[in-house]
Amino acid sequence: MKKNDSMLICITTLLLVTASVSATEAPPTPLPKATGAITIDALATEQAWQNAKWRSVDQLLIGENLSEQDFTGRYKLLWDKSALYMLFEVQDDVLADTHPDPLVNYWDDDCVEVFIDEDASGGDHQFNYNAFAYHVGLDRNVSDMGPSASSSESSIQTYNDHIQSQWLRSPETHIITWELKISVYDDSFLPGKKQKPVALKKDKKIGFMLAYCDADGQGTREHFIGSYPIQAVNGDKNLGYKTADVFEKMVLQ
Ligand SMILES: [Ca+2]
Ligand SMILES: [Ca+2]
Ligand SMILES: [Ca+2]
Ligand SMILES: [Ca+2]
Repeated sequence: MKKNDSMLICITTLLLVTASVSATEAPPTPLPKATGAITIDALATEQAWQNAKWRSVDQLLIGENLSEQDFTGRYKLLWDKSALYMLFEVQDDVLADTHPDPLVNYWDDDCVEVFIDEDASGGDHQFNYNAFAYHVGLDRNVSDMGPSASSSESSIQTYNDHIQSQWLRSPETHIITWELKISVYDDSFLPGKKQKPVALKKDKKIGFMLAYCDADGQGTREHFIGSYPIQAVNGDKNLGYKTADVFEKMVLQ
């Protein structure tokens, strides 16, 4: 084979590989705007919720043999210029909060984990604010890791003004309804600095994922169930707290 021929084959192969990668990249999920105000009271009485559609939370990321009684979940997500709004319906057989300090093993209690990448950049966010992995506990504390104004070293902190939440368990069905208002911060965020959340606009792209840490009284996270499929790396699907590459891309409609 001539040198020119082999170069041509290389370039053609490269073009085909590039084309197949972009072809498999899913288009961003359209995220509808709230059709009215939403009050965070764990009651889905707003018209905006009636108009929104359910999305499933059924991707098992940690644990085995998950039964319907153990965990079943579905959610709705909306936006307006000041925040994202989430309604999350959970069936969970045991509510557990065995670590009262929100800075200690917060992922080992029942909690709603909200992953946000403000600019849909993807990439590493474990020890920085390129993206957030907020853990919203039953006591409504919001825990994550990141640098602070006084130190570039990452530490466990609470970010309670980023997410407002309420939940209620129905006495009849025992279904738990969470309602959350999620303010969106960009990667320039630093605790202690006076910062406003990003004003959201139509056509803005974000990275988003939701997961539930299910503890049932053993003092550990027994199951971890997400809203978006994750390709395992060395058998590990618990990648969202490290990289925003695994979040679902969404576009505000
Ligand atoms: Ca409400
Ligand atoms: Ca459970
Ligand atoms: Ca980012
Ligand atoms: Ca539980």
